[in-house]
Amino acid sequence: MTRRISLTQYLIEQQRQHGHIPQELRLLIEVVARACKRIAISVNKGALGEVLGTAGSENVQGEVQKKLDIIANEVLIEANEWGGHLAAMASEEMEGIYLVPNRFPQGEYLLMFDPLDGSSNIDVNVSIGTIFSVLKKPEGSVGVSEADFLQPGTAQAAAGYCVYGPQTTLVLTVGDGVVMFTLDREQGSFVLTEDEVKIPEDTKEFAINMSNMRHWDAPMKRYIDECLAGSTGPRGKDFNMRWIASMVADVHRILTRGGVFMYPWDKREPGKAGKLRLMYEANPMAFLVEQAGGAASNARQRIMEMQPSQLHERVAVVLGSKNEVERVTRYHLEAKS
Ligand code: P6P
Repeated sequence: MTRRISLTQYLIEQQRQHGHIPQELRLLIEVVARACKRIAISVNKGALGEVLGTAGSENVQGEVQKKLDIIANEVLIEANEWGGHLAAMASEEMEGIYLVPNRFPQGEYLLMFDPLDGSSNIDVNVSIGTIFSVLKKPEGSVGVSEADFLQPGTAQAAAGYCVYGPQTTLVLTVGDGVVMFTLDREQGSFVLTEDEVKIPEDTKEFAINMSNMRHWDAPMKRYIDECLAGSTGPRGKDFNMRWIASMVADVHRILTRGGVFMYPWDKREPGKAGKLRLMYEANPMAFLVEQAGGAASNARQRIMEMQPSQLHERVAVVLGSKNEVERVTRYHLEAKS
């Protein structure tokens, strides 16, 4: 059996060979990975752990919080606040940023996360996940404010997610491709299981919540109608559809076998650009997808080039196999011109 290297060994070897992962960033990634292992333990307990159901509160997004949303958020805060690698954190579950308490040393990194994405799936035992994005605190900024987080996705130092499914798998990029680590529960450590993730440029599989079709704009309807027409239509090939309603699980499938994921703008809330959040969902997933040879747009421009204006900003998302993302984007730009 091939000996698989651990996350720690991989990061140290990357640092030694490429100098690509500064010591502080390596520490940050290992702490986040350890926090994900803790979250996996709570998730895997399910009904046995008194962790299912709602917490009786709402988050800043006005969404009902699940008990596990709060548990995962607390695990990530407690794991990361003392290490000296962070200046501050931001979370889908918290309105403002979380400054590292003065009793701990301050670091140069900013960590953002959706502690448990897809939490509507928790109670029905469907895969969910933690998404994280790492930025560097802007040079010369005194103290830390929300404005320091408002950097485009291209500024990310690292991004990843941990999917809690049949396997617990950590997927990571530091800007040098995408790697996957599977949790070996006997050892209690993440081991390298995929060292060169690549998304095929073409696909026959799309992911979208079809029940919203009547709310989409015309270019999105055109794209989906063509997929549904299959080999009898202009695409000349049949498509398959998947929708797990858990972004981490849908993106993991796309990183594993290709596909295109869409959560488009819809007219129910015209003032909102989309449902998903730019800073801690779209940007980290876009970084991973681009590093794996895919593409990510808001149906009009590259997501990672968008200049954020607020911490919990929403965005439309089209990501995955490059040629399909480019087609959706082209349809939208043609309609606009
Ligand atoms: P819908 C989960 O709540 C989430 O933020 C993403 O993980 C997922 O892709 C999407 O919302 C599902 O949304 O409207 O289909 O339930």
